[in-house]
Amino acid sequence: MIDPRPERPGAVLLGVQLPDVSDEDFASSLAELGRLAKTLGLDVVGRVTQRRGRLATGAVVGEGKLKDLARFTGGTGVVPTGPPQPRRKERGTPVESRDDDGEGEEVAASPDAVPPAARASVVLIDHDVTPSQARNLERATGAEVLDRTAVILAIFQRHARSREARLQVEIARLNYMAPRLRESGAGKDRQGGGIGGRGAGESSIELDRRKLRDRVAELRAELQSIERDSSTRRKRREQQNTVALVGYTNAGKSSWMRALTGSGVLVQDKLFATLDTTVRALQPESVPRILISDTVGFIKKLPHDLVASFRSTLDEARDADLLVQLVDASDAAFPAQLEVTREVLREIEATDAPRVLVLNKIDKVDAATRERLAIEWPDAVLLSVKDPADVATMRQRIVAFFERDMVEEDLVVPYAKQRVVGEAHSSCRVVEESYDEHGTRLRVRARPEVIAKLRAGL
Ligand SMILES: Nc1nc2c(ncn2[C@@H]2O[C@H](COP(=O)(O)OP(=O)(O)OP(=O)(O)O)[C@@H](O)[C@H]2O)c(=O)[nH]1
Ligand SMILES: [Mg+2]
Repeated sequence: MIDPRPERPGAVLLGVQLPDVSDEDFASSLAELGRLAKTLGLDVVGRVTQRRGRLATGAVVGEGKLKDLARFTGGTGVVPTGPPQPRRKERGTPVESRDDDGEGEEVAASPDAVPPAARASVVLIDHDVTPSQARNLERATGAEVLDRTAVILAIFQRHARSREARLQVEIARLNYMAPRLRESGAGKDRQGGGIGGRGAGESSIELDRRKLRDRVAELRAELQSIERDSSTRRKRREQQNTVALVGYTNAGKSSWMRALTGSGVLVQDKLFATLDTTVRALQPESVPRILISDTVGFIKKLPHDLVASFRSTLDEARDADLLVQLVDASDAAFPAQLEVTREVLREIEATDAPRVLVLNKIDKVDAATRERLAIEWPDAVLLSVKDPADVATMRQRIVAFFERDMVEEDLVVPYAKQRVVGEAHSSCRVVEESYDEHGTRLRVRARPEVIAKLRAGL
C-alpha cells in the first residue's frame, strides 16, 4: 500500500483572481507560488481560487471559500468573534475535500476523506495581505498563513549564506514584521517558529516596535561597513571590463556563470538559489581580462524592501559595462518575466549599459517555437547553456563587444621602463612585439583609456 503521508509539510495555495488579471496571468502566478512553495520544502496539496472584485477585507475570500480552505487545513472555516485564541497544535476533523488540479475557480468538494497526514499546515496567499486579514485566515484555518512577501522572505532567509546577504534579508524581514507585531503580551502562540521564521530563534516577538527599529538601525550600521568594503572592491574593478548576468530567478544565470568562468557557483532548480554576488574572469581568459558577475534573481512582486536591501548587491549590475539579460525561453510566461527584470533594473538605475538579450534553455523548446521566437525577438540570441557551441558563441559575443571599442596603437618602451611591457601584456592585447635600439616596440589593442594610462607610465 502506498503511504499517503507526504514527506514534507503540506501547503494549500490561495489565489484571488482580480478583474484586471487575465486567466493566463492568474494561472502562471499561482503556478509560480507553487514553485516558491516547493523551494521552501512544502508539498502543495491543494489550491483554492476565487474571482472577486477585490480581496475581502475580513479574510481575503468569502465565507464559502474559507470553508473550502479549512477542509485542507482542518480548521473551523469561520473567523471566530472575540479575542484570538492560541493556534491549535492538534488538528481536528479530517479534511474532506481536495483540489489539486488548479483548474477553474471552483473547488470541487469531494466526499472522499483525505488522510489527516496529507493535510496542509500552511496557507500561502498569492497576494500581499494586511496583518488582520492574515490573522483572520489563521484563525479560520488553524494553519500558518504566509502572504507572497513572507514566502519570498522565508526563501531568502534560508538561502542567504554570506554575512552581507543575511543582514540584507534580516533588515527586510524585520521591516516586514514591524507593522505585524501583536500588541504586548500577544504572539505567544507563534512561539516554536513556523515556515516564515516568525517566532523562531532570535525572534523579535517579545520586542516591541521601538526595539525592533533599534535592531534594524544596528543591522544597517553593520551592513554599511561591509558594503564599504565591497564598494572599494568594485571601485578597483572600475578600469576592468565587466559583464553582469541579470534576469528572473531560475533563468540560468548561475549556469552561465559556471560555463563562462569555470567557477563552481551553485546551480539549482530552485527559486533564489543565488543571493550573493560572485565575480570571476571569463575563461579561457581573454586579454585584457573580462569579469563576469552573477547575482540575485528577480521575481514578480519582489518586495520593495528586499530590492532596497539588496541594492548594494545589485550595484554590480548597475556598474557593469554590459548587461547580459537572461530569460527562460521554455517558460511561456517569459515576456512578463523580462518586463519584471527591466523594471527592477530601472529601479536600481542600471539602465545605461548596453544589453544583450539571451533566450536561454532553447534546448527545451521545439523547432517551431524556436523559429517563432527568432522572428518575434529579432534582437535576442537563442542559446542553451547545455550546448558547448552556444557557450563558445556567447563568449565570442562578449569578447567582441569589448573589442569594438578598442583601438590599436604603437608604443615604444625604453629598456629602462620594461615594467610597462609587463603591464601592457596584462591590460592590452599585444599584437606585435619587436626590439630595436630605442627599446621594445609594441603594437597593442585596448580601450583608449587603458592605452592612455600606459603612456602615462612611460
Ligand atoms: N535545459 C536547460 N536547463 C537549464 C539551462 N540553463 C539553466 N538550466 C537549468 O535551470 C535551473 C536554474 O538554473 P540556475 O543557473 O541556478 O538559475 P539562476 O538564474 O542562477 O537562478 P537563481 O539563482 O535561483 O535566481 C537549473 O536546474 C539549471 O540546470 C539551459 O540552457 N537548458
Ligand atoms: Mg543563481
